[in-house]
Amino acid sequence: MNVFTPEIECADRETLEAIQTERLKATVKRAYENVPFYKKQFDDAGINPYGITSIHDITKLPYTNKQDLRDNYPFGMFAVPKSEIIRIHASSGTTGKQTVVGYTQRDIDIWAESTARAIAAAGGTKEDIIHISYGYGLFTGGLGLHYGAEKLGAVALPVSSGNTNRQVQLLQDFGSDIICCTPSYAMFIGETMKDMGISPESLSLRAGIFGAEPWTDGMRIEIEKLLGIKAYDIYGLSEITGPGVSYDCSCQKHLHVNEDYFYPEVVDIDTGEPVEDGVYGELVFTCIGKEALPLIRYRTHDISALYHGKCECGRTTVRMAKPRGRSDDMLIIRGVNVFPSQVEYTLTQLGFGTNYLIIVDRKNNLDCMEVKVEINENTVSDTVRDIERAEKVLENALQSMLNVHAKVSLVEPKTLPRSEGKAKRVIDNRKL
Ligand code: DLL
Repeated sequence: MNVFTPEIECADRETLEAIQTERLKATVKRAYENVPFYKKQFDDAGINPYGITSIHDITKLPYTNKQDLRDNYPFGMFAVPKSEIIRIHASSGTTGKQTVVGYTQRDIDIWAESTARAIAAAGGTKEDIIHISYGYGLFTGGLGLHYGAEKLGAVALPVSSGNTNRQVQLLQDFGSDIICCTPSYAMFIGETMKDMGISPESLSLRAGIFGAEPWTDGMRIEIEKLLGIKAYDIYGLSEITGPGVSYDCSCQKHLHVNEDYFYPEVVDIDTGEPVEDGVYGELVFTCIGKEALPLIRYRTHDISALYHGKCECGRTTVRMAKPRGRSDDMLIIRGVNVFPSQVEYTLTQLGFGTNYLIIVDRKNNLDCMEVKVEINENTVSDTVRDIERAEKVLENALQSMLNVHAKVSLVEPKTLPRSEGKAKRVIDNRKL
């Protein structure tokens, strides 16, 4: 088994909780004494920051929301002076202002260790070339995996995203062992390889570390076939650090959380009350190791569940289910909650590919949903009647999955937009 820091990743619960308690106490103190937002928030709520004595006291603390970061844009939540900040990243911020994240040297070290653990869990060693096709820049994907690869002692290949033919060329020429990018870009690279007449067997690639967007196990199987590799999930968000908050191990089941640095909770979306292991709710993280941006109980809006207990891989760190999506990505169609991941699941169950687009509209005051899916070799057919039949089959399957009608349109291969970063799966034309 390839474990980067076995003393933590395979530690017993008592040891982990002792570390967490010490770090939580220090974090709360740091936040209270250095961030005016937290001083006010704690004082208003009558919380004594010095009265936190155990990691289990965390539930006494108030939540932090994205809006709090926006209200303190750009640097108002930083807990250290600018002289101690050595890096800044920012989240994409599709709505409203972007959120800005600062790092001290120690924060960068923690982050590099977190992604090094993820690369090792995907089988990476210092012998490997890690081809990094996440974007480099304010987005955390590229540099996050880059520093992890170097920490591991592997070769970091900073290709960044885009120029897909060149990506394939480099994979071939350099003999890269592991590729890191979004799952949708991995699909695109695989298709491009096929078009260039390059078979996966001719490459040295054996694993991929994919994240930054939700993807189903069905899509995992599709990528594994297309690229001839094992596909591992990696999760994270800029506010907490970037990629490496949690990662897949060889079991490829749930993702191990780096809980010595990022303490996870899952809470009921509406009430904010913690839920039991295995119950889906909203992920909440507390940065218990970070200096510059020590966020406390940050509500991610990501939907997942936690699982304690030893994993078959030997790690003991708590695991989280593959995120289903975000509560704010949930579509409400005629009053019914629909996640794009449910559509993707249904498509892959029936052998359709994962090149799809959901279009939502409102006609005569009624919501309507259309799912466009590219024809692939499993669904391809010469006759219009066969295509119509396939559309009906998929419409029925979606109806029973979602409890709402969706019109299905099978479209020609390669006619839907491809993505080099995070895929856009939904176009919502309703003026909501
Ligand atoms: O996407 C960090 C990252 C880069 C993660 C590369 C993994 C790989 P943001 O741009 O701040 O940061 O977006 C964070 O993306 O709250 C989730 O909604 C979503 N997300 C990230 N990873 C996953 C994943 C990066 N593995 C937001 N599965 C998060 C599902 C994911 N959703």
